[in-house]
Amino acid sequence: MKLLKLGGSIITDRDKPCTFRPENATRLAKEIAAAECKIAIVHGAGSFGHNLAHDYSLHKGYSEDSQIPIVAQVQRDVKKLNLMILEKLLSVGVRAVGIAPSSHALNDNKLLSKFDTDQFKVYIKEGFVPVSFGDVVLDVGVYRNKEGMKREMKFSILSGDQILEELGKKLQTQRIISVTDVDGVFDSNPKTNPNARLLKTVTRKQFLQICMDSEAGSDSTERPDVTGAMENKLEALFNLADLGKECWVINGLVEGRLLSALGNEPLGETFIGTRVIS
Ligand code: IP8
Repeated sequence: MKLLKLGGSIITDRDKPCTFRPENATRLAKEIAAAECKIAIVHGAGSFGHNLAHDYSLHKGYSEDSQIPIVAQVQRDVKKLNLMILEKLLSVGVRAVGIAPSSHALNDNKLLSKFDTDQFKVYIKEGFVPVSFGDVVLDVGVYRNKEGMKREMKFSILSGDQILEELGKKLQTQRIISVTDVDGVFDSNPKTNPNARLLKTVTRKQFLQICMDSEAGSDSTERPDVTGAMENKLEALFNLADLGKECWVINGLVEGRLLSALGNEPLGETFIGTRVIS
């Protein structure tokens, strides 16, 4: 089976709060339907999650009561985004079911500590396509604030990439694909450097060097991103590659790219994307 992460910048407009990109979502849904493969999907929060989460520092955990209604609001907004994705998938015949992390997952000091992968396994076995997403979840951890006082985290962000890593470890996945808005991983930022070179493969060591040289990733952005954009995406994929999983970063803006990546053939020399290796 395949495991797919649809990046938030593909399915939402990161410059406008809570703005869906219906054309991209429609096309990607059609490619997923055409691939006719066993699949689980995770999507990012994009402008339905990062803007408010950033403005109210939800990624740092609880600091004041004014954050509480915002947690509820962000949970509602990412569910709305999930519903829109489900609509697109259902309309092309994909038996998509939404799985909201906030109702079953727990973090401990921002790290995932409880996640119900069995639910995914059963849905997949019964022929469904589970669709989960980056969310705000309860956090049982404690931390010290600037004044050295102990505080309960109460909540934190669980990114789609953390979910991807968890599912990648627990499900029998043949290929893991992270869909972004650029061709893959570059040796410097392709959005600012026209000479940036696409890498066919990337190792952790190589990527660390690239980050040190230029603070570059393939889709680094100045927009608020509480989960660290490319660094986190790749961290999850490197961890999965370390376990021998086949992991790719591809461009979801190019028609047919996802459909090719979802095929059963090995992705050969001519395929445009970056294989993440350990
Ligand atoms: O877009 C972030 O998930 P991601 C979730 O997968 C929120 O990093 C609520 C900002």
